[in-house]
Amino acid sequence: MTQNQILCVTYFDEVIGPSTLYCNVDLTENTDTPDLNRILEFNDEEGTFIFAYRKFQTVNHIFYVDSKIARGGKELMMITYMIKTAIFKDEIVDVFQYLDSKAPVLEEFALEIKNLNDLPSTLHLKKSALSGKYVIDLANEELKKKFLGVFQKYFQKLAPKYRLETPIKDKRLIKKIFIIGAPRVGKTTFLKNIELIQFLNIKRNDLPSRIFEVIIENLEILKYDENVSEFECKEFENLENCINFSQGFIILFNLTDRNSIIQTKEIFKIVDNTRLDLETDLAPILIIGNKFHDKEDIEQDFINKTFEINELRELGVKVKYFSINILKEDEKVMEAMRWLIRKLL
Ligand SMILES: Nc1nc2c(ncn2[C@@H]2O[C@H](COP(=O)(O)OP(=O)(O)OP(=O)(O)O)[C@@H](O)[C@H]2O)c(=O)[nH]1
Ligand SMILES: [Mg+2]
Repeated sequence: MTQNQILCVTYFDEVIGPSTLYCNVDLTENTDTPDLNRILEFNDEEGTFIFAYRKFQTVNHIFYVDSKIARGGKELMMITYMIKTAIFKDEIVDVFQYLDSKAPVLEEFALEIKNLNDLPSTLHLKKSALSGKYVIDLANEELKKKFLGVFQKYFQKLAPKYRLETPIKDKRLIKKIFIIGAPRVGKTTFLKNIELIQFLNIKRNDLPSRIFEVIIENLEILKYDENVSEFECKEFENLENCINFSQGFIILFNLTDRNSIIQTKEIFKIVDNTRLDLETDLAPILIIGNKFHDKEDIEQDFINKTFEINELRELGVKVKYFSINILKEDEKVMEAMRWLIRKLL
């Protein structure tokens, strides 16, 4: 159970770099969790931010503690609370909202840490990155006891109220955003690139940007196998289940290639027909024409007509078209993703 929820306090030591004061779980043995040291290495601005990493979603609070020993008179510290996505019963947005609601608890925790008088000097006791696991083990007994008491108190405050041991959510019940498109249009490039953008943007603070970080976990390429005319749904047996568990679609094609547009439309048509058979409403659709450079873009009228964008809108489907060079135009990729995320909230 405790492996599903992790609370860590880290700090930045001027000599040996990022170090761990204390964690309830040994992260060095856990490959699914983010490298907190890397996060701390790249961030030094006071505040709270959410960061998603594979199976764990994290909320982090960076703060400074006054110190007579530190250069500049302040110690840089960070509290991180992380939670395994699978323990949430509802959709991915709930994870974000849960973590976001815990920001004030992290701030309170930071205040109590600031009031632990002997703490700053303890932070300087560690002389090598290799010696020992947690720096708190080097503290005097009184400080150690006080710190661990405060730590436990906040760990309880952060924990979800319902029992975590009971039904861990089936991976397949998490709703997905599917990426659909003809071969070689940039589907993999798109996915890889937004993972990178999220890392570079971890401290943006508007709501869709922060949800964006959480939502990436749920993006999946829905690969269409032309030879057998079938979709390969990774965690579902068939296309019907895929559609039942979709919360959005991203349709991608090569904007310089008329064939790519038509082929993408044909693939999407299969999805749409299946959806009609299931009598479910179509989730929001983000349409992206990937601008491969050096070639002329196909006119937008052709795209509107091929994807029947106006008709879809009249049926009440949330749909929007963007033309983007997904390899280079990060801002536009973010803008398009933000549009989609707003439609999901
Ligand atoms: N110039 C340019 N090249 C791109 C762009 N996007 C993707 N590519 C290149 O196009 C090729 C295909 O991109 P992928 O991301 O592999 O496309 P895919 O849709 O995943 O392809 P399949 O999985 O094979 O169907 C790669 O060589 C990419 O580097 C782009 O915006 N501009
Ligand atoms: Mg690919």
